[in-house]
Amino acid sequence: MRRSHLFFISVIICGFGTLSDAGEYGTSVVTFLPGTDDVASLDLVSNSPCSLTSRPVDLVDVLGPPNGKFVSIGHLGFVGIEFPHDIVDMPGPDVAVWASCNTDCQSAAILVTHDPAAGWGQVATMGAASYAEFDIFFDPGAPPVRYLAVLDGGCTGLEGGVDIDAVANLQFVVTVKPTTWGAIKALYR
Ligand SMILES: [Ca+2]
Repeated sequence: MRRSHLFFISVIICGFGTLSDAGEYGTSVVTFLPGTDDVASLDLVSNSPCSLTSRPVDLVDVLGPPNGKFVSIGHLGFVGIEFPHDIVDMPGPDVAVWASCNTDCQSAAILVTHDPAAGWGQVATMGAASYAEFDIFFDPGAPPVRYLAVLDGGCTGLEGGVDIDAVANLQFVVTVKPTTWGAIKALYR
C-alpha cells in the first residue's frame, strides 16, 4: 500500500477513553482489507473484565462511540474510516482509537489521508493499549485529512489482529456560513 510522508507523530497518550461534547466518531468504513487470520466481530461479555464472544464481521462495530462491540481486523488487516469533518491539528491530541482489552501482542499503525485513493500516511503506532490518543503534526500546506486507518501490526508468532471498537476526531472545525458579508467563523470544538 502506498504511503505518503506528509505527516509525522508527536505524542501518544494511553489511558481510559472518554469523550465529552468535543470530538466526533467515525461514520463510515471506506476501506477494509481483512487480515489473514482472526477476522471477526467481537462483543465484550458483561460482568467480565476482559472476555469477548465472536460473530461474523459487522463493520458498523468500528463506527460511532465505543460500545464494547469490536472488529478484529485480522493479522495485518487494515480498516479506513471517515469522519464527518476534517482532522485539525490543534494543541493536544487530535484523534483517538479504542481497542479491546485483549491487548496481548496487538500493536497497530495509525494512518491518515485526505483521500483514500491518494494513499495513506502513517502518523503513529499504537502499542498494547485499549485506548490511545495521538497528537498529529501536519506539514504546512498539506491538505486537511478526513480519514483515519488502523493497520494491524502483525505480531510475530501470533496470527491475531487488533480489535477496534471506535475512532474519534477529537478536534475539528465547523465552518459556519456567513449571516452577514464576510462573517465566516471557524468554530473549534
Ligand atoms: Ca464499537
